[in-house]
Formats: sequence, C-alpha cells, structure tokens
Amino acid sequence: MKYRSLLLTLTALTVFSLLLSACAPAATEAPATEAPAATEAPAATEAPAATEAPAAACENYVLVPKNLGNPYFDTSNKGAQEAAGELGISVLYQGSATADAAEQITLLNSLIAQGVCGLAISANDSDALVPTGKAAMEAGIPVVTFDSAIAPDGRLFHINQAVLHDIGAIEIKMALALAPEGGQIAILSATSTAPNQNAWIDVMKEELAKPEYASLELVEVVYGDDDDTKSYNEAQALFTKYPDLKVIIAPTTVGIAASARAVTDAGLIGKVFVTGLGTPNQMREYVKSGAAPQFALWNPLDLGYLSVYALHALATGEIEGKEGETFSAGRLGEYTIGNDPDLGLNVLYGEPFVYNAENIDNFDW
Ligand code: RAM
Repeated sequence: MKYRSLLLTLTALTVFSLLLSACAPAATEAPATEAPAATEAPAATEAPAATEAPAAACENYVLVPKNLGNPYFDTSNKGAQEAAGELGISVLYQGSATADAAEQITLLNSLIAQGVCGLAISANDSDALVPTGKAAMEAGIPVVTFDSAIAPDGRLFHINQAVLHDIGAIEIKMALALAPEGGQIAILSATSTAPNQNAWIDVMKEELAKPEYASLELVEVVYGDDDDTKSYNEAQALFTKYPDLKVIIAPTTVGIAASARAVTDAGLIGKVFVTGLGTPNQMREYVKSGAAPQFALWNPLDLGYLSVYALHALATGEIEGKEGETFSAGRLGEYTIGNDPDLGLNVLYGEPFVYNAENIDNFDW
C-alpha cells in the first residue's frame, strides 16, 4: 500500500513548496554530514533545497526531535540529511522549544495539516501522542518513531537504538565501576513522561535488585526535563540533600553534561561521579577531568539516517510496516521489522557503546 496517491501528491507539492520555503528554514540548510569515527560514513552529500523537489513523488519528510537545541538530536538530523541527499528527497527538522508533549502535538497537527510525506518522531509521551500519530496515518502520512517511542497504536514501527534492557543494565554496571565500594546513587532523568528514559529507569531498578548491586542504594530519581539549567540545578540539589552521594546516573545527554558541569563547579570531582548516556563532544572534557570517567551511547547520526530510509521505504510502498518485512538503509545495510513485548513493531539499530579516556578522542560528534 502506498501512503499517498500520486494525484494528492502532485496537488500537495505545489502548496507545499510555498509552505516549506516560508516556515521551514532548517530544511534548506543542508548540514555538514560529518561521520562519527565509529562508523565509516560515505562522503558528505548535500540535501536538496526543499523548493527544488522534483514533482514525481512525495518527497518532503520531517524529523521531529523531542526538542530543539539538543546536540543529540542535531546529530540525528545530520544523519537524516545524509540519507535525504542519497535518496534525493527533502527532510525538514522541526521540533518544539521544550521537550513537552503538548507542544509536540501542536507541531505535529500543523505538519499533518500541511500534508507532509512522512514523520519520524522522538516522542515526549508514549500515550498522549497516540491520537496524533493515528490522525497522521489516517491522513495517509506514514509515522515511525525513533529514539523514544509512541505506543504501538500511534506509529507503524519504532527505530530502536538498542535493546532496552542493555541500555538500563549498562548504566548500573558503570555506576558500580565508579563506586566499587557501593554507596548512594541518584538518577537525574529527562522529563517525567519521557518514554525512553522511563523504560530505562525501570530496567535500572530491576538491575539494582540483583545481589551484585546490593551495595548501591538508589536514593532519588529527579527530572531535569532535558533543559540544561534545570538539570544543573537538580544536580546541585542532589549534592546538598545527599552529602554522601557517590554517583549520579543521567540517562539523558542533556542531564549528564549538566551534572558533570555541576560536579566540576562544586569542586566535587573524585567525590561524586557522573555517568549515564552522553555525546562524546559534550562529555570529552569531563571524561578527561574525571568528573564523568565513563558513559554510554549508540550512534545518533545513524539513528537519524536509518529513520529516513525507513520512512522512505514506507512512503514509496517498498514496505507496509509489517513484522518480518525488510528494507535497505543505504550504508547501514538491510533491516527487518521485528516485534517484541516491550516495543511492539520495531527495527533494532545496535547496542550501547561505552566511552572512556582510552577511546573518547576517536569520536568527533
Ligand atoms: C537526550 C534525549 C534522548 C535520549 C538521549 C540519550 O538527548 O532525552 O531522547 O535518547 O538523551
């Protein structure tokens, strides 16, 4: 099944090229496609300007992050633009200012009204976005999620960075490595509704119940809302409230960088360690200073790249979004839509990788 008829597409494109040039400057700024050292990406390819879209097929897709101004999602957008250049399509990068579900729904409603060709969304809320995702699909717009999933009814499938359990488990493992004698630990998360962070926190709690982690005591989970200032303040509040705190685990790239800065500013390097999920460029100085000696992540650039290939496969009718279907994703190769109890239909990208002083300089994103 194709998601848009050719007739609808041709009509929409005329209106759409005007809309795009007026309201989506990000689409015309083809960002650099610097590949992470970890994955050998092909040479940079310029994304075509939105207004130059050929008229043969629906070609304007949108990558919707949780919020703008987050280097993690900016990196995903680089991968998305790389894929767009290879496919000869245009991908806009549009998000709300804050990681807020209501703001995200407002934005998505506007994109649906514009008749975009496909949406790849990192969700701020799993259930609240279901009606919006359904509305998009009913309007013939394929919806996938990446990074943070809408519940299965509100999207076709999820582009899953790594196995949920592995992401939670590695964070607890790193915490124990940083506090081998045990002690108090706290989690500084993103928003309280973030589907991905909440799922990882559940896994972390399950891990902490295992005998090998009996020496670690989780004292509190706090939320920095993927806002740098709020995350910094929450980290400071943790030191004050828990003078014996040993580790802050921040399963968010915003929270981990803000926490490491707070530890540094408070003169607590060597007393309180930060770990969790971060980007190498944001965390390099803290790995080297000892504020955050190790952290984990997957490759967000590849995640954006894969999301665009998935959307394009759906929009062109190469796949319908059913379990067992396969599609090719450029330099990343073939992917198969799988199904699991936690996420429903999903495509698995990879596994978390641990960054530390030995390897951090191998990454330039
Ligand atoms: C932040 C976002 C994103 C998450 C990363 C690890 O950038 O919350 O959803 O996957 O951290």
